[in-house]
Amino acid sequence: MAWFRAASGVARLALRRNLARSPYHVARAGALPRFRPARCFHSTQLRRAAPVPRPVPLSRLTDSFLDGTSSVYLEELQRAWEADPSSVDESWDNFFRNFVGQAATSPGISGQTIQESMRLLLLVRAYQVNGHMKAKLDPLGLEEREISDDLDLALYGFTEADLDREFFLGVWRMSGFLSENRPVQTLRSILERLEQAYCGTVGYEYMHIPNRDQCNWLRERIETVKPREYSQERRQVILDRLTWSTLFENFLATKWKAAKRFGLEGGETLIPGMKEMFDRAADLGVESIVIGMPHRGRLNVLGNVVRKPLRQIFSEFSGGTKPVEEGEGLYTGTGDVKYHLGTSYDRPTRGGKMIHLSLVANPSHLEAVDPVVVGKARAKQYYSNDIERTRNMGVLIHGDGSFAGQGVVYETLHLSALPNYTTGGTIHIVVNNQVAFTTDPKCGRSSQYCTDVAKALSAPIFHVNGDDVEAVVHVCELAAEWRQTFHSDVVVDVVCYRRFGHNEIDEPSFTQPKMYRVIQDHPSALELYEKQLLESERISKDDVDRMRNKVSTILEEEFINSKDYVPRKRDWLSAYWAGFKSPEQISRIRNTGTGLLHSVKPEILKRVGQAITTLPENFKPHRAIKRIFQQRAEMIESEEGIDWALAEALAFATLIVEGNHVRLSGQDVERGTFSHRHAVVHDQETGEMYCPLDHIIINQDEEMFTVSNSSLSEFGVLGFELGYSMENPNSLVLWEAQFGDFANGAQVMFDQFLSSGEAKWLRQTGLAVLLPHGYDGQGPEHSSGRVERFLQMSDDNPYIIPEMDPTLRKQIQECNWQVVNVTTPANYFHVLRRQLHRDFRKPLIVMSPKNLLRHKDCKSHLSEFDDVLGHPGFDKQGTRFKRLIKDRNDHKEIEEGIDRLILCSGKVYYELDEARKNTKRNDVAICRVEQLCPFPYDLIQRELKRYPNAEIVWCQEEPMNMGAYSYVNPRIYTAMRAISRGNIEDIKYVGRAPSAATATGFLSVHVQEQKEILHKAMQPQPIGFPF
Ligand SMILES: Cc1ncc(C[n+]2csc(CCOP(=O)(O)OP(=O)(O)O)c2C)c(N)n1
Ligand SMILES: [Mg+2]
Repeated sequence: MAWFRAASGVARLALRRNLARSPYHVARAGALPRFRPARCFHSTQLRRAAPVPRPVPLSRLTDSFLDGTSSVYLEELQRAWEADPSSVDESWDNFFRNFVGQAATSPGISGQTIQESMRLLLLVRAYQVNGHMKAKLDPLGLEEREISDDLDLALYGFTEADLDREFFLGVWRMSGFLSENRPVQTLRSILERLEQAYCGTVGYEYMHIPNRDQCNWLRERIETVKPREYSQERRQVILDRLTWSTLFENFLATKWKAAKRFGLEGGETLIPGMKEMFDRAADLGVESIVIGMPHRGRLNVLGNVVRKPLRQIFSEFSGGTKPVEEGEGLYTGTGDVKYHLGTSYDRPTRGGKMIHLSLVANPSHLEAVDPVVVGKARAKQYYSNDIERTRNMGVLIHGDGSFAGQGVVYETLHLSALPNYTTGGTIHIVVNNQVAFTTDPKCGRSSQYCTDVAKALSAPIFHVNGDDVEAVVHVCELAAEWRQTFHSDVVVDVVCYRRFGHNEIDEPSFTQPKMYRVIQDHPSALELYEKQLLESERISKDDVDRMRNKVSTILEEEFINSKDYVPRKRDWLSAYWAGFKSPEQISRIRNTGTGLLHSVKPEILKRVGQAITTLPENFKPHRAIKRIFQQRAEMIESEEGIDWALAEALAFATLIVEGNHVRLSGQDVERGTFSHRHAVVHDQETGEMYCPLDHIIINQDEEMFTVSNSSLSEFGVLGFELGYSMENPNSLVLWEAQFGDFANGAQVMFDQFLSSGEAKWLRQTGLAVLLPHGYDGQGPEHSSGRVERFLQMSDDNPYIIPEMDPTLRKQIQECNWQVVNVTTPANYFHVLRRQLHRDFRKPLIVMSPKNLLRHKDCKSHLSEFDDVLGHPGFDKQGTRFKRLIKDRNDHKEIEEGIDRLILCSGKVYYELDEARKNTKRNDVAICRVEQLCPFPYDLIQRELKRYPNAEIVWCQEEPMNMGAYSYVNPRIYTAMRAISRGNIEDIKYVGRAPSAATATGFLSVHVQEQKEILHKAMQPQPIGFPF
């Protein structure tokens, strides 16, 4: 509707006859030269007012606002202008000068002339808005599109007979065509210009952008007088790049006839387009590009754009050799299919610069990689101090079906302008082959274009015919220029086709017979370009043959070399990750208390404690917040009663003191869903915000600690944080779900990336995920963080106890992630710090508490956070995260009088402890399994031995088919069996019965159920098997 608004602005001029009231009026300082490009011609403020016209009642206006009645006004206006040109608005001054000056036959201006001029203006606007509908975008010519009536001359009252009549378009305050102060032109030439600009092989969509400067910037580049013309040298480069792209696919097709490679055939111009885009971006200051893309054409991009060695690609294609590391272990994970692998390289650009390209590994799940790429790009900007966000950018390649269909596209797009998530613009390229597997666009989306989702962002969209390589190159360059100029997203939609089936062994004619009949006879983009250059004698047949031969020879040589290729380098060990250990290399277990570590004295806790509990002097927080901060200060002062939020803040603060970057994001994390964190405090009078953790060290970088409320997305935001965490290991990156159950909105991230990314792609991440969990009667959707899901995906063998000796232990390294359900603030502090105080990175899933945030017993003493011999947290080795917390009653090494050992995890512990007190069951021991995965076999066995006569019970508040039961059961059994302590039937279950929903919606039922659990756990008689 942007055009309509503008057009109605014109109408307002005529209808209201009050030029001075236009919102666009700006002051003009002096008279303008006669043909000055009109940038601010709407000024009347320094002029005498225009003649006051007679009002025209609306009822007398016919369908056109400029009928005969309006011409009276115009005649008056012209008379006034003739008497004194400065008495009318500058736009009319321009108009009269031009028209009266050119149209000798016309003694004055008739209403008809003005009307025609206005109608022409509307026509131009219609081309700007809808010209793309007429653009020749489909290489196959099969697309049936309704061309908008707006582009029909008849709608504006023109006929064939008018084509050679001359018209004056006026000079308007915008760029491009309409800004040119040109003499009258024939309608035919005006139309030719419009058709050339808007209806060629590029269709521009930008009139949805509300920003005038941005539209003008585009108009200047679209409505150019001369059509685009590349130099001979550029054409050679474009041809060379298209030759590589095309012959690469042909080569794979001949060497591996039956292999799936999801070739780019039909969309080969993507490669020259991307390369020229990157070259242009490098010219404009980009040094590093993070790329995300799906299967289609991935190998081609890897080989020709990222420049992964062809021999390596061919080697992997032939089945691949597992990579080896010289002199070190052989960890290779499970690997992945060739069209999912990522890589990174430095490559020279056409302009003589170097650009770092990294293609992020991705799963089959289309578009899931989008937020990961954007997060990684943002992290690169942080670590390279790229404040302007012009040196690092993200580029995402999409398929037409997935761009329109996958919700994560929208979730990612909506991160693009958020202060803590923006990367200064992502460039999106859609390889729009007009089919998704076997599905036609008409069944795959409801929108006109597959790119319409990007309109929500006001991103310009360039649709281009994929057969016109020069047009593809042009819009790719334009996209790079846009991104570097406006620091926002832009979309290139390469409309192409898919020469073969979804993959090379698929038969496309089963479902798209008509399309594939056309494709069969359709020449490739390379053939078309060669023909075009040969016909225009810009290149000789010899040159073409030479180019093709050169490429074929290199491909063949690389193929021969691929046979001896042995990969050596572990990707993730590059750059910031140097020195980090792979799962088969031992990483020493370190203390996480703040005592001996880095020679930091325990006083550090007090010092940072004071920093995070102090608000600026004149700051006026909410009364309740003031109290909370006072209480926190008292906790630090007295060293007692440290609660969850303060423990977390202490973990963040101490990590920052040690030079690490900490970033926490998620919905409402600044305050905290449960109003416990208050990491950002708001001045109640000024609205100003203060984040105490930004003021831990002198001159602390603003972003060193980042806490940020996110958009209301799980998939997108978790993906972003995951990408962010992968860039640099010296950062604690956390994502918090509002409630744990919302995490399933991001399930693909857990399944495809977090739990299996290291195994598939050798990429480590130490991302921590906080999932509020716990049964407190809030109903089925706010009780469970679904710990069973994470445990079920854990890859530690339930029947094999790994090496548990502290000096040899690699248990966590060898496992895919850690799942914890922590019950004390100090332990939470240590588990967060542990994430960084080790030589490897491993995802951490935390079932975080709700009611423990304020529970009277869920408190820690400050001495549990330091590392001083004799302090409560100090074990044999020092202060560390406790994987298991033994019974609080300080039992001896062997306690024969204990009849029941209850193993549990999470907040149910406090209820069990209370019930034990109430029932005086001093013969019951309760141990908390704080780290569920990987399973603490050594500590479980220690406790089993401590209570030789105890009945062993697993107690949980979740239903039997949920919670940790299924996970711990075989593992407890394995621990028991190894010390001859009975079999699986000796493990009793106390908890809720199996259930479809996670919890009851009735509070009274919840209370009753909870009571029964506690009652059973403390019942005097033995518990039957299994419950
Ligand atoms: C999330 C997800 N759903 C389904 C699939 C299965 N799938 C693989 S390719 C494909 C079609 C993709 O179409 P499009 O995005 O147009 O890409 P093209 O293959 O045409 O390049 C589908 C449905 C998938 N890989 N990921
Ligand atoms: Mg497609």
